[in-house]
Amino acid sequence: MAEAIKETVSNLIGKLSGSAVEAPREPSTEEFQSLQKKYTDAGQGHVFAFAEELPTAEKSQLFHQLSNFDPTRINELANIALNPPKTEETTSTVEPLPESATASIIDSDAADLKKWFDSGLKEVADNNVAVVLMAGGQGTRLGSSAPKGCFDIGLLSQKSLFQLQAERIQKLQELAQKTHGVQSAVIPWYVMTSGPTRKPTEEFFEKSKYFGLDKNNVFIFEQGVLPCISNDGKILLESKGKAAVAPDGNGGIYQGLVTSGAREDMRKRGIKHIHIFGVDNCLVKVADPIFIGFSAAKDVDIATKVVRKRDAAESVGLIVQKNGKPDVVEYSEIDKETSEAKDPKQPDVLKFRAANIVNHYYSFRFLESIETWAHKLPHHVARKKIPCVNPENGEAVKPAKPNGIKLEQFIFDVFPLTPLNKFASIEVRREDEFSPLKNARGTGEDDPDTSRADILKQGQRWIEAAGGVVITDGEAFGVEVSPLISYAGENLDFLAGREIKAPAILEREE
Ligand code: UD2
Repeated sequence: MAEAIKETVSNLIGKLSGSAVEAPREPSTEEFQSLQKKYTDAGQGHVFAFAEELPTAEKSQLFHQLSNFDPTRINELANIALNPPKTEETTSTVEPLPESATASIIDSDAADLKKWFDSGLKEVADNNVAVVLMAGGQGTRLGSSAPKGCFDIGLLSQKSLFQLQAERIQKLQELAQKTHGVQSAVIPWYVMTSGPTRKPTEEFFEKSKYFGLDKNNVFIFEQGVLPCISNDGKILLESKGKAAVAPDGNGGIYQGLVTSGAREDMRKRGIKHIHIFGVDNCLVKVADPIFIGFSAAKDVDIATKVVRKRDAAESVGLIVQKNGKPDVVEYSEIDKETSEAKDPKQPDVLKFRAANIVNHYYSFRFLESIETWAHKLPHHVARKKIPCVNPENGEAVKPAKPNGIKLEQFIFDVFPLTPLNKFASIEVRREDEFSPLKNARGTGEDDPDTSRADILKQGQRWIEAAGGVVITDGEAFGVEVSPLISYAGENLDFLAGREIKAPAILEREE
């Protein structure tokens, strides 16, 4: 992983210097030959097959790219990935989390929820809370080439996911300022991007004037990459002068926070509580004071929000305990028996039903230890069709079936490093907190229309709870309530007795 660090830093230097990243420095012959020897000795010398015919600038780029990786380390990862050690453990070591490590917003009484909300909002007012957005994924299933956060799910406001998240930050800052009479409560927003999403994300934020936030409190950084590997363990070439690489997974967040300087920035700001969340959930409660207050009250290092799994086939990770430690079994790695097992006490309910919704709390104290464990997180294997060039003759190869693997780390693989008493899982209402945008329009599940519908239904519930009346007929339903009007349905009593014809939008006047 150290190799990925250097690449991130060099990218950052390009950005911080304010200049376009100039053509990379031309390596000396000795430097080039020594790198080539390192790769050749590791059996990866084929990546230099076309180096001598490359123009100088491309040859320098190849040198700098390959300098970021350690071929011996890549061989180790490839070997584990392609020849996984036979784990003797059986699924019997996997159990649901014990009651002691689980809570539920649904079952908690109002007094507890209010206590957690108030203490969480006080933390925001004291500038102790930061949010980290994971936005490095490429929305392949969604079918959009732009970063998912830019996606317009079809709201009347045409707001993107990024804008909804930004406005929730703004509203929470305002609530904290008003409630605690402070001049400025700031929730710094760290946005992790990857190679493919960084530039379009930066441009979108600039064009959108940071959605009204102070750009000094928005910190866009890039995660690391790892080379794509052929089925026989060789680094694939994307072109004659470039190795094929892919983002190192959302588990790259940890190294990314360190190498980008984001964690240092948090330390300077005195941050104590960090909310890390995925970009594709239109309902995400950014820096949710209840979540912050709950986690701070239990003094945990890690907490995670879960919803009840929709059905055994839903593509979500499951929060479990494995050998007495908190863990997550990803949907791509779970066996049928485990996913379909029923709860012995409630036969019509799934035994493993705590679904991961990419919504995690970390104490800053815990993130201080990243260097001691981040490089130890396992790499997960995705078998992919990876366009490349044949190192024998330089011909382009467009594989019809998976010809290699991408390696990625998962953010939740750190969970087993925390003891159960420093970990908590809190169940939340799916209709209020989880509506992921995964699939293209028309799929009927986890797609732009389900996202849009969930926002409109939530707004309608809020208005009805405040005594308003929403007139719906046939297809027409729902109200889009701007986050700048209400963060989670609060302060809408001015609507009591009023009628609103759906579909409608409640927006703050300019
Ligand atoms: C994620 C969860 C899965 C389940 C599901 C629910 C992980 C590893 N898996 O699966 O357990 O909760 O969501 O919706 O979290 N990302 C990056 N960099 C990367 C890859 C991903 O920033 O290299 C971000 C991505 O932008 C998104 C989040 O991580 O915000 C989850 O990525 P995904 O949506 O591709 O993950 P998915 O749906 O396979």
